Amino acid sequence: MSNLIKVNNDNDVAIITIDNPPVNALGPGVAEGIWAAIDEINRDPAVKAAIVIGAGRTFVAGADIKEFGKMTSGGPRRSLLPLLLHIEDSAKPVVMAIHGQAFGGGLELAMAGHYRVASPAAQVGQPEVNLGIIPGAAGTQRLPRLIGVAKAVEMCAGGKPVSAREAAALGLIDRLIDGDLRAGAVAFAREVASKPAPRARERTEKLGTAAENAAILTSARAVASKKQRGLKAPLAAIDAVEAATKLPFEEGCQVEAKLFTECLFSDQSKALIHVFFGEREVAKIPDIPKETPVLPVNRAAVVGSGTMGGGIAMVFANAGIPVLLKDVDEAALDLGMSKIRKNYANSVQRGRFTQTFVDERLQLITPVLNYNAFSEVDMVVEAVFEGMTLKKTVFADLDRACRKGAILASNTSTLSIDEIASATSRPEAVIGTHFFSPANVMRLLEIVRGKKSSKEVIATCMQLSKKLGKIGVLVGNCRGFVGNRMFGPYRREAQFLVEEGAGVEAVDQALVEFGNAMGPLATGDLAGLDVGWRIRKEYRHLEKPGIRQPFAEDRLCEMGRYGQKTVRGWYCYDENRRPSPDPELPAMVRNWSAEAGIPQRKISAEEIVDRCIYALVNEGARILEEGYALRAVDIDIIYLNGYGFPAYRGGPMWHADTVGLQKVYERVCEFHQQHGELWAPAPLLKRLAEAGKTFAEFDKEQVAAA
Ligand code: T1G
Repeated sequence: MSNLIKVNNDNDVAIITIDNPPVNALGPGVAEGIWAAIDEINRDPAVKAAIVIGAGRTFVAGADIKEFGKMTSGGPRRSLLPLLLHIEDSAKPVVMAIHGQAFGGGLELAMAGHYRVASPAAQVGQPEVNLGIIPGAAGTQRLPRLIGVAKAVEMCAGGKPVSAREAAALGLIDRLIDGDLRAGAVAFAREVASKPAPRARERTEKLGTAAENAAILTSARAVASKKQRGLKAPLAAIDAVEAATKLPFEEGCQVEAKLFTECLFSDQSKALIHVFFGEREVAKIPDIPKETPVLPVNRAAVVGSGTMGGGIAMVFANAGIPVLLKDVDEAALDLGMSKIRKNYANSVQRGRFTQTFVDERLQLITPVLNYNAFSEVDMVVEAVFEGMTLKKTVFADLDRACRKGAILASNTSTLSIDEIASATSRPEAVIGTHFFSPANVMRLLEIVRGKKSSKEVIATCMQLSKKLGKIGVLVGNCRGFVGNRMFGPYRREAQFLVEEGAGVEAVDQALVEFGNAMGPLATGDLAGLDVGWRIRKEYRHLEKPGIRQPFAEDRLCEMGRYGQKTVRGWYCYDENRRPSPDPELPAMVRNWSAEAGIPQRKISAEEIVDRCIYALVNEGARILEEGYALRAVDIDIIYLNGYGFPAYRGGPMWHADTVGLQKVYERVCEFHQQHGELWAPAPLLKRLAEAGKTFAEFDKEQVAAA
């Protein structure tokens, strides 16, 4: 028996324990071990029934995702189906005892058991679509038989887990066990030992009628096409569940297996698996080992109660951390607090939070007008107006007001952390924590390492980001850090394309069809075109003479058209901020372009996408070789969680790898020919393309070299 599976007996009940840390994934040796255990208990006359339980923090988090890469690169296809039939056909009842998570293959394993019991805090689900695949071990066949078609299609296509309590209400869990799960499961197994063991695959009473299912499936397809725009797996999952309503179990499994394989070998799945491991990889900092001591953050403070400051205060409160919120006068503070209350009210309305939760959170936010109580806080995030002089003044104040060892963080999105730190006597305690708007919603947190930021401060912020429900990505201190530095060329090209004759809607539509949540011009209108305009004016002196600069957005701002907040920007906006094309704009732009001597021409959607996306990639390659991002995957995670880049493309760097760096490089060279120095290929892109390598291989080499 593999050492991943242990069998012990509690008198007449066998206990089969899966022990494959960290999450009992059904990797090599696990399925074989369970198979042998089932044979052993059926051979043992003393055993009347068995339970299967997971060692450690969870039941089973699914198939081993690490194995998929081997399968799609020619390795053997491993199927769990035979094992699940073997369990289901066991002569002695098998009770699945679930704690933590039963996800994917873990839930499929549980459904092959004759009964399921669970700790109330457990979760069950089929999250495979988040990896661009569908359940591949009869999940789409057994689940509808156990809980009905509607809920099964929602779970398989949506990928969201359900609580054990809800699963019990659905009939998926036979008993909730408070306290000792193992003992409770053994007692339950003893109760059912003499009863005939029910098999999920033989159940049909919940499969509904053709008419009922037609309505369910049609609406599920509509929901998936809208909410999971561009993703293929949710629609494949719906097709597989539909097969369960129409075909005998075995044939339904064949349909599922075919759809599963198609998804597994798709670019979307490879991209989403890259994202799965990427979201975990970004937490690993080569020169900051796991055991680096972290500082306590039990009390926080935020300076500036504007849109960002208010959102950041909510983030701390939502994580249960009491937070002071400071502003210069009552009026500003009242406005800040009223926005916070309004945001929370919207969250209650949308069912995201309960009123009780919100009342408790608001208790944790204390508005203040001075630094008196700052000596008690462990961390401060400064979120004042984006000006260096003001920020340095605030940091000098914080240096005086805060206790030794407190972390002094800035939410600046472009300014130098080292220069801000120079306003204090403790640059080792200064770091950038760049939240994204709305801060209480966006998952990304760019953590900006200053030259003197200590390892403890960095480790603390990386760990804290998880507690705050964020994905923390460590970046270097260059202008615009990683996200905004790349966003510059991306939005530059969007403006150039409009100036050269592409319509505003055409540019945005092309990027939305590529999969972006929103087009680059509409994004500018949302954030406020004046933000970039002010920064461009502040840095005008740094612009290289003779290098083309976009002008259209500056012209719009000179007309007071800042976007949504001024009802006009690239688009016109109604009272509900719904955009509509501005009929006057095309002529205005044509005139500005004529003045600038820029000829108008027809521009394809393909060129629009290539210029915007490859501008991201080229700048990303520069950032990598300059060392301001640790890995290409860090850039991908930043773009997925901060800039609405489609996850099923894996991020800009992974997308470039998928297209092929040789092809990307050639296209960049073409643009370099046509548009000059702004498109000079990044040396790293050139090197990797000529070597036939990928950014993913570059990451591996970096890790190996570290
Ligand atoms: N396979 C391989 N490694 C896994 C894994 C898995 N299924 N799940 C987690 N890990 C690794 C992860 O990379 C990390 O490694 C460590 O475990 C801890 O994870 C046949 C085909 C369970 C909610 O999609 O959602 O079954 O970084 O940091 O925050 O139909 O992990 O430490 O080296 O995420 O406590 C379906 C995936 C698979 C669930 C725990 N299952 N996992 O979260 O820890 S497809 C999933 C999770 C499938 C079948 C199909 C979460 C978690 P490292 P962690 P966590």
